[in-house]
Amino acid sequence: MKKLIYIAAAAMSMAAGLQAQQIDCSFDDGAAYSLSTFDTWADSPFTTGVLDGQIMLADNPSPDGTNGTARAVAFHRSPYGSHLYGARIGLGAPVPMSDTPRYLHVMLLKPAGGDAALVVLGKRADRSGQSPETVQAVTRSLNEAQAGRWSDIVFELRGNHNAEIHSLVIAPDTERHPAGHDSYTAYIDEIVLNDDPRPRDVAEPYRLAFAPDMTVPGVAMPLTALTFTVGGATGSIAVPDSLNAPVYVDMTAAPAFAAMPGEKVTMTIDGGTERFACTLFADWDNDGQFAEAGGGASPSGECVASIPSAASGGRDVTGRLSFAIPDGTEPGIYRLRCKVYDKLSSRVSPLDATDVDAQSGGKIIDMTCNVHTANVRVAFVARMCDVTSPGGGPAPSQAEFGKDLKFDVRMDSDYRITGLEVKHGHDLGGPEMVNGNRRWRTDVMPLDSDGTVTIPARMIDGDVSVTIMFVNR
Ligand SMILES: [Ca+2]
Ligand SMILES: [Ca+2]
Repeated sequence: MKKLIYIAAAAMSMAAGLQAQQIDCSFDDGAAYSLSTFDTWADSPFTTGVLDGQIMLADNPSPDGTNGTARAVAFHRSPYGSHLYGARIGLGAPVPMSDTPRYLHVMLLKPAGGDAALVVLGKRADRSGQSPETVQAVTRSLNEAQAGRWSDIVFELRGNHNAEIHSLVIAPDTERHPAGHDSYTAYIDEIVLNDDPRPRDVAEPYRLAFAPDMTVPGVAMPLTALTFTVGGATGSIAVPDSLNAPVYVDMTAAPAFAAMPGEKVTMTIDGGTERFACTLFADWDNDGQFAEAGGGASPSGECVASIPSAASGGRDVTGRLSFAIPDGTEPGIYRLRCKVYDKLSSRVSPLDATDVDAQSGGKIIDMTCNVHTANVRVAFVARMCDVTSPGGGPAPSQAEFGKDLKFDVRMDSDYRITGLEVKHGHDLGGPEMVNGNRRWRTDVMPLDSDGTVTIPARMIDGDVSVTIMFVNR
């Protein structure tokens, strides 16, 4: 046992802070933790006792928004251990394992990114005399740590319900073969067992400071629609205005408007009085957050425009603001958030994207916009047929955004066309949804004869990939 380094001798005293089935190690609470190192490899110099592992409590070397706590475990990752060489954290009171999966969360800070492994040491109640250092489970993390910053690493933990966990071994590095690599210090902290597989450091996209379905009975703003004008084209989205409509309005299903980089967009708030003030946010970097506005609205920031107060002068007044799509914006789908509030309310922070004074009838309306180029790319997956431009010539490789796309299909003699599968939008090779924003969709157009085919303009809303569907005659 000489390789065990007890930070505090009274290891069992932490049992008082732990109840059955709970693991919650903050390393900040002054409790005594038993810390040591462990390697599953029988010939490891750390197993044979040739080398002493190094582990200790230390100050958090890099407090940040993910882990701002003061103290953490520092573990010296030596290249002489195996890929499962790790930091052992003894649990003062054994915790039973369960056949139903639970999730162990570990804050991990290490120089290089990548996944980690968990080795569970304990013993089974139904095997008398089993050592509490018996490996009960080895599992790889569900997610990867980011390089050089705190990350919440999650392990699925399940096992025989007769087994009880005596200690946890966090092996910070399973990616790299240790030989030939320098040693480094990994920091481990804030270990929690719960039922939530989501990492703690992944922020909810487009956070709201209130429940999304919150209503304020009896309070309504006389707000009926938002209207967008881009280059002479106008479109409106209706806003539910009943007394009991939710404060948050999700209108993201279809983009509110389409515009090109540099184009000017004008938004009007349609309603009944002069009460409105409004701030418009745009997630231009598509990271799921509206960046803090700092000094105020600016076209290049994510708080793009605001109306401190709407025009006054009686009924049927319309609030209006305008902004330009920043030059250089990549084609894609972007989240917009419009916060509309009573301009007389003193309880609104105009530049806070997450909150609004609901008591005075405020609304937060989320939408998307489609930033595009004048022409989009067109590709065909065409088997057992020829696709040409109308009247002949190569199949079109480009189309004008928002206009019908026509082409000719001639099936080979043994085959009959049944339709088209049209995948259209942005980043067709990437995920369909990012942060709840739909980037592309697939529509099926049934056809019963080949010849000239028209894909309607509404589907030419980004790049287009057309698959010709057919059957044998
Ligand atoms: Ca801590
Ligand atoms: Ca952003």
